[in-house]
Amino acid sequence: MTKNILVTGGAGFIGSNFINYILPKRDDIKIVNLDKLTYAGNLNNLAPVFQNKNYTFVKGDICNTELVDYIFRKYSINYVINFAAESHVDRSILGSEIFFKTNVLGTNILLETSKRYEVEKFIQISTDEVYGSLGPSGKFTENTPLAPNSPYSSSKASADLMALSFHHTYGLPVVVTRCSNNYGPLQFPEKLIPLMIINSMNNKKLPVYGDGLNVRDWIYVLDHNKAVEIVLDSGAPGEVYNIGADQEMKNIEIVNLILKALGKDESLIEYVKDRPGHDRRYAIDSTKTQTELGWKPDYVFEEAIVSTINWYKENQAWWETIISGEYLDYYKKQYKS
Ligand code: NAD
Ligand code: TDX
Repeated sequence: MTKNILVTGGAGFIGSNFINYILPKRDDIKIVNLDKLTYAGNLNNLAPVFQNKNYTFVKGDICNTELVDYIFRKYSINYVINFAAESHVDRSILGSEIFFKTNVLGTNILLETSKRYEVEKFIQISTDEVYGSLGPSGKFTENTPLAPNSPYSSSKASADLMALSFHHTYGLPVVVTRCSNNYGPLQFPEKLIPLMIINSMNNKKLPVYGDGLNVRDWIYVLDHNKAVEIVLDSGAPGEVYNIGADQEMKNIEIVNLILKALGKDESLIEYVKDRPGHDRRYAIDSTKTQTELGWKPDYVFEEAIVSTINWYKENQAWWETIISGEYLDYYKKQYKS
């Protein structure tokens, strides 16, 4: 049976990696990619599937009820994977409205439409940030109470709870995934890893927030997307699945590793004002996803970070258009010490 999947936000970092990964290897999948093409969306990311007969792109907003309804009808959508979001914490601190519009209202419109068209599965792509911040020990499980701290994470937590309520109340087959920090090719260079790689290559300062000792749990984007594929095929309605690769790193360790790999000097590091409300540590326990769905991460951080750095070295044309634009300037000033 063919799965007609609406992928939202498929021109962004994780969504485009997902489409490029899954389409060429599966005959039973047709994808309609609905993306607004905000500053973070880039159609060039999808060059590998432009010609694929099972791929359709629609430029538009998940908040546009009529458009979303039209897409469900026209393409007989029976699966939804909702990647679309405003995804950057720093931007949410500068202005939260668009985060609640897209991440909450947009998700609501997708859920209402999915209910009307009786979709067979709705996957809400969420984040470990909904659990808040950890002390030096312990990990987030699916039962950890939600305690989001930023406008971004509170908008994602709202969407998670709404999605699960549609399962509880209407029986909509919703599955929520909560993944840790992703890295890999095609990530917009406002996020830590691509920003530090590109700044190092250009001998620009590397802005490290606060003391640089905040911890994130890193996963290669393809490992995340393989988990999403398994959830698509086998995830149980009403369930939440944590996704993570047990790879905790302090921010300063990542920055030093990037400098070393590129043969650059530590003097490029600049400690700047801390991010307001900066979560100290994230760590994901993905035992449930591993034991119940048979997923496990394949990529080793030490190797995948090197191939990621090489990708940015080899794809200068991809990021040059972005950093020559206005995108990076307008908010990076907020942390100047
Ligand atoms: P991204 O910012 O790179 O991409 C987001 C995409 O959504 C862009 O293509 C953008 O154009 C599109 N979009 C934004 N608003 C839209 C709207 N109103 N209608 C239609 N399209 C819209 O984000 P990403 O890093 O690829 O993250 C994808 C999803 O994964 C998000 O839901 C995010 O919360 C979640 N997530 C991200 C990470 C991470 O480390 N990046 C980790 C866990 C979960
Ligand atoms: O310039 C920087 N300097 C710095 O010290 C940037 C951009 C970040 N940082 C720090 C802040 C965080 O502790 O690095 C860490 C990672 O920051 P981000 O890359 O902005 O990611 P984070 O805030 O952890 O959120 C990410 O992971 C979870 C994604 O942006 C979210 O979409 C995802 O849900």
